[in-house]
Amino acid sequence: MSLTLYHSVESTCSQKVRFVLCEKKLQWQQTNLNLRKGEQFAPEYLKLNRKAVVPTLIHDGEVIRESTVIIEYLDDVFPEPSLKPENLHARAAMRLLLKAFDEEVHPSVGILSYAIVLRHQMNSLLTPKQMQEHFKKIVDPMRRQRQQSTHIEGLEAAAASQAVATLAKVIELLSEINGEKIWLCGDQFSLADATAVPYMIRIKNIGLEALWDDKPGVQKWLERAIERVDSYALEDAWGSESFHTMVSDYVQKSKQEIQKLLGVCRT
Ligand SMILES: N[C@@H](CCC(=O)N[C@@H](CS)C(=O)NCC(=O)O)C(=O)O
Repeated sequence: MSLTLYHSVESTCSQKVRFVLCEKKLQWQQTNLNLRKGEQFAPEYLKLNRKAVVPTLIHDGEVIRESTVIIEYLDDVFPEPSLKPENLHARAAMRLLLKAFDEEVHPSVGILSYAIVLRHQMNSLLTPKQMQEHFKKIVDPMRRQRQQSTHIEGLEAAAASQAVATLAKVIELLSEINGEKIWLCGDQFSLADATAVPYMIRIKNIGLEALWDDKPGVQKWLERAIERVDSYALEDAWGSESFHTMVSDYVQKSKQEIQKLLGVCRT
């Protein structure tokens, strides 16, 4: 049996796949792509993932794409320990959460990470001409448009305040469903926890932790989830040290703008 993961250590949707692989105690090979250098656009990688995004999993020669499809696949093929609730209503609720993270949280976190950190990193790595070439290579026109406008406008982009409002709503939902439960969907760690934790850590790291400072249930859940991930002893589980240093430097620089956005969202 062979498993190979094409991923980026910094990518939130790749992290959730790695956490599921760890939960299942599976061994895997990996190729870490540098997304800022555009390694996702390499012709060889495009053959595996025509959207030019990570992650992609290869299992015994079969290509599986899309992080949520990958984690569901892993749970089907390697059912022990199960990462789905037994109860079918709880299972449907878990899938609804996975959908909210894919459709709402993922693009919002992408916009905000880009506005606060990644566009500055890109500017330091690429010339304006190379930057235009990079944009041209983005396969999905919506993603391309989003990145280009956020690149120019940063946190001033309308998409940025919409993204914070979207995150606030999903975190409210997490707070409601979490209730007295240990994990998001019950007593058992599930695909929903593995999915939510990397995004919550990214939201925290880009200076938006205040979104749950009045939600002790969410705080406690996050502490438990971090402890769980730390127990995997996975190298660079949350991304590289240098990435974190860079993130906190840029967050410091945007501190006032971030506070302003959080303020708007609360009124
Ligand atoms: N729906 C896809 C989203 C994948 C995605 O957006 N991946 C990001 C990293 S988290 C990426 O590869 N970005 C490359 C780029 O922006 O060019 C999934 O869940 O697998």
